[in-house]
Amino acid sequence: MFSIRGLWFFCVATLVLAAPMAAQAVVVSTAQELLTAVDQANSGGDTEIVLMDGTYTLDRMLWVEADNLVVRGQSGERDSVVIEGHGMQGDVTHIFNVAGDNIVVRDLTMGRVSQHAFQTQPSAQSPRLVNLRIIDTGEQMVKIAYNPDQPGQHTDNGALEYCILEYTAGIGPQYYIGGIDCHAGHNWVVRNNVFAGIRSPDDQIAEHAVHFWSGARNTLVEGNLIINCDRGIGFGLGDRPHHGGIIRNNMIYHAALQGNGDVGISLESAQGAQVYNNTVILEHGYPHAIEYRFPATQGVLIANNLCNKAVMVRDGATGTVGNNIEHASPAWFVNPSGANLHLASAVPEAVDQGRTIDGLVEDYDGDRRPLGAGPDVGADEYAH
Ligand SMILES: [Ca+2]
Ligand SMILES: [Ca+2]
Repeated sequence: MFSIRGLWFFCVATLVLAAPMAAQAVVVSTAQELLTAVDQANSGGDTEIVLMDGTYTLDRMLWVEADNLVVRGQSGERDSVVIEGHGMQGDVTHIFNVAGDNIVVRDLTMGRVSQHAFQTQPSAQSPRLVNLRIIDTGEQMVKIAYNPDQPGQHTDNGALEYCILEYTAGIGPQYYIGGIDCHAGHNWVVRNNVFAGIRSPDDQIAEHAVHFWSGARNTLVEGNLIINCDRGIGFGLGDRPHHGGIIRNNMIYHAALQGNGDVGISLESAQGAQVYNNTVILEHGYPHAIEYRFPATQGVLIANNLCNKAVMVRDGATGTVGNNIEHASPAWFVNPSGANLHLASAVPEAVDQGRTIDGLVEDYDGDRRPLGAGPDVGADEYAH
């Protein structure tokens, strides 16, 4: 008799054996081979492109029309495969610009372009970005575009997971930058990424590390670490709304750096958003850790967040707000200046002081919660 686990492997093996032969992958080792392989995929050729370790310096973007394209590093070591342009002031605007559905890019580094490392056209569905390092882009690193004249067409069901998005200098080239900037997309997941140094060098503020707006819907943002970014996570902006969605188990830290440091989590015209069990420690001068703004922000839940600054209502927003801490001390955390915002000890104000929330079943680390008498406040459930 099979155990459940044995039955699972049996089923998987049967499926693999029964599947038709997959299309052949093409292995590339030069920039020209990579460009050619993408062109051939667009013309009906192989749709898995495997990059050997090395640096691929492009003279033009990878324009993708093919559906179901997979582009991945062969070794699985993202630092060992680099696709680059000619720098943030160079003549290569993008690494990927995608019109096809179901693209997967994984296990590599990309950047050093004047606009975006990865962009989708509004017709493209279900892109997945996994285990990437995205660096040094002239504008937003990942751009999910839309056409305001065709509001029914948007890129849905995307994922950004286990990636690092950062400026290697610790600051961006101008204010019009951001991490992932998604207009109008539905059902995205942004999970377990690190965003670092997305800061403006001039007097205007950078866009958020994670920003979903212009009608975006049901976004899940969880388990991310956001370090020294002007703005952390935003749903909506002004009157360009976001609908539903969850922001949970994220850690947001900003050092006492000079510049444009602003709010950690922002809801603007964000109906029904749930913001719970985040840890937001801002050592710059901005007075609010979390804000919810404008009358269209209704029915939101903001609970169990562990902050050193205020949770602030502005401009007529409404919602349910409770079990938040607004006065956390640096001494409560393992290494706040190193952006390690795990609890250092069983801080009585935080441990077991959260409320029960449907869907709150694990913490920042993926550890099960609640432990003890109830959920802890903040992204980390302290293990005794
Ligand atoms: Ca607990
Ligand atoms: Ca934990």
